[in-house]
Amino acid sequence: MSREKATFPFVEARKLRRAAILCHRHADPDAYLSAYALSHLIRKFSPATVDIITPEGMSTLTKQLQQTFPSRTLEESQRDYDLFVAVDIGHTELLKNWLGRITRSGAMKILIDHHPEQKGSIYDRMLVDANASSTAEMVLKLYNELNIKPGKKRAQALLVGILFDSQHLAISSGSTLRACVELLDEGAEVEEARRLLRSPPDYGEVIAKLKGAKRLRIFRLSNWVLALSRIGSFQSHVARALVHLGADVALAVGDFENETRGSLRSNQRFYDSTKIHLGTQVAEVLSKERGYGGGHATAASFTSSSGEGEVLKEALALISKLLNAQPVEVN
Ligand SMILES: [Mn+2]
Repeated sequence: MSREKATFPFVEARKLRRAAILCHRHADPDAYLSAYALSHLIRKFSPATVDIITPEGMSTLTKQLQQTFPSRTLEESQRDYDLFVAVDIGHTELLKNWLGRITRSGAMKILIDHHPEQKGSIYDRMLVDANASSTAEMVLKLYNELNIKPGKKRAQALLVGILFDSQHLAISSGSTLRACVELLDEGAEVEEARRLLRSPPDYGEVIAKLKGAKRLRIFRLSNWVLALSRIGSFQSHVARALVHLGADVALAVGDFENETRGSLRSNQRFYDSTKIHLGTQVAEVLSKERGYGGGHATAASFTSSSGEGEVLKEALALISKLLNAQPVEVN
C-alpha cells in the first residue's frame, strides 16, 4: 500500500490503476446505484479503471435500472485491484466468494455503509453512518466532502437509491430530505425517479406473498401482533407484505439449499415503542453459530442451519422474551 492520505480514497489517487467497487450479493438498487455514482467519483480524481462487482448478480429491478445507468459490472474477475470499496454490504458474508479474496489482498479496503458496524472488520477504513437513509445518501456526502459535483446523471441515480431504501421517503430524516433537495438542484427529477422504480409484478414474488399469507400463523404478544410464515423464496417480500397487512412484526422463513433463510420486518411504531432492533437483537441472535445475520432496526435477515420449524420456535421464544410477554396464538 502506498503512503496513506487523510481523505477518501486514503491512498495516492493519481497512482491508482484499477479499482473494484463491491456490492452485497444480489445487488439491490441502493447498492448498485451507489457503486455507479462512486465509480464516476473515483474516475474524477484518478486515472483508474473501475469495475463494479455484484457477487451472485443483481435483483430484477436493479437489472432494469442498469439499463438507464450502465456501468462495467462483473460477478467474477481475476484482475488485480489496488483499491477495494465495499458499498451497502451489511454482513461481510454477503460479499460471498469475494470475502476471502479481499481479506487476503494487500490493497486499500474501504467500507461505505449505513448498516450497523460489525465486530472484527476486514476493512482498512470504514465510513459507516447507521443513521443515513441509504448508502446513496452517504455517497452524495462524499462528493460534497471532495468538492466534486455529481452532475445530473449521477444525481438521478443517487435520488433513485435514496427513494428505494427510504421506502419513498417514508423513513427519512431531515438530512435525507436535504440530500434530495440537493440532488434536485443538481438536475435530478423526482417523477423520473419514481417512474424508474416502478416495475411489472414478478409472478414468483406475487405467488410467494400469497402463499406466505395462506400459511400464516398469528400471535398476540401483549398489544403487538406477530405474524410468522414459511416460504422457500422471496422471504423479505413476504415479511414486508405481512407488515403491510397490519402485523407489527413479521418473520418469513424457508429452507433453501441446505440452509434456512429468514427475513424480519416491523413497523416504525413497534420500534419506537419497544426499541427492539431486528438486526442486532433478533437476526444476529437467531443466526449465532448457525449462520449469519443482521440488518436494520425494522428490516433484517439471517441464515441458520436449524431448519425452518426450529427457527420459527426460536424466533417466537426470543421475541416473546424481548417483549416480556406470553404469546397467544390467534386462530
Ligand atoms: Mn442500502
